[in-house]
Amino acid sequence: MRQVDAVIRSRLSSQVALIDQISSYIVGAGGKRIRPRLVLLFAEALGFEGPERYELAAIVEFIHTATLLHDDVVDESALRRGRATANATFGNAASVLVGDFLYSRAFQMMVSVNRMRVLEVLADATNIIAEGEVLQLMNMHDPDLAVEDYLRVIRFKTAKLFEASARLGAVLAGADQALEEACADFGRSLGTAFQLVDDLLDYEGKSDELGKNVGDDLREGKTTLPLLVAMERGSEADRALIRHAIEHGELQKLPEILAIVRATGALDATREAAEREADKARAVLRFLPESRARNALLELCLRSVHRSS
Ligand code: GRG
Repeated sequence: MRQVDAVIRSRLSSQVALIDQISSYIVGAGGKRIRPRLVLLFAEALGFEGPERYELAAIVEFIHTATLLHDDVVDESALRRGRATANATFGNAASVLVGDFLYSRAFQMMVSVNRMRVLEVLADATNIIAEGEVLQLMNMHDPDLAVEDYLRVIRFKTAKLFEASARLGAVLAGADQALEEACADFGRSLGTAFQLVDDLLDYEGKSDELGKNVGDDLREGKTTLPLLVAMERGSEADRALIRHAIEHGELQKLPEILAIVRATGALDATREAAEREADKARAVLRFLPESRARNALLELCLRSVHRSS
């Protein structure tokens, strides 16, 4: 990961001062760097040790960071990675444009790796991520959203980049088609588990640990699994309260809604759904030879579900 950080730092540079300032601001705030870890761990688990793995790991982190910059504008978020968001600090226009810089820099770096399959995986992944965000926008303020439609959004907007990261490790290592698909399955399941926990933490987490504000999903009228389960299991009055909050994006009722979400076991149900996805990911690891990297991937499954940030 030190090597990845070095690539990130060197590829961030731009002659335009504001780009340097904002990209260093958001990248410097850290982040868990899960997606680059997936690239490195799958490459290592499958025996690939070439320097391209650092470039690819940095590429997926740049794409991830570009999506965060854009997402915080779309969601009007104020806190990210424990700091004021770039949009709150530098404004929406600057955030969107620096997101574009990071995104297009990632594509320059992909070209330098000179492998058509890498370009294909990342071009497809970024396109699906954007589709996921548009789908989510269309689902906003809809309390009648079906669970399958909610799951589709999280597979697109979040799990796709996890899937691409794991797949790229396999591509670098020259894995055959079946093994590449197995690695992609791992990433997809882990990413789904990760987003389910993200949606859970938006209700039960603590802003100072999360590094972002809790309750943002309700404020935006986002129908996530904790609310879907609470509406299914709650009383008529509970359902009416939650429906109204989703339709109007109301944060005032957060304490009452939190109580309903807890009392109906909706948080536990969401965590259990995440655990089932993480178990699916773990099951894939049997295809990998026993190694330090495989153990680290196992650890990542556990930590992605049992986390507070
Ligand atoms: C630029 C390709 C492109 C698309 C723009 C706005 C948008 C379309 C996509 C947003 C997708 C998005 C932000 C999904 C949520 C993913 C998620 C759970 C982010 C948080 O990830 P962490 O916790 O963040 O890994 P850290 O801060 O640890 O890096």
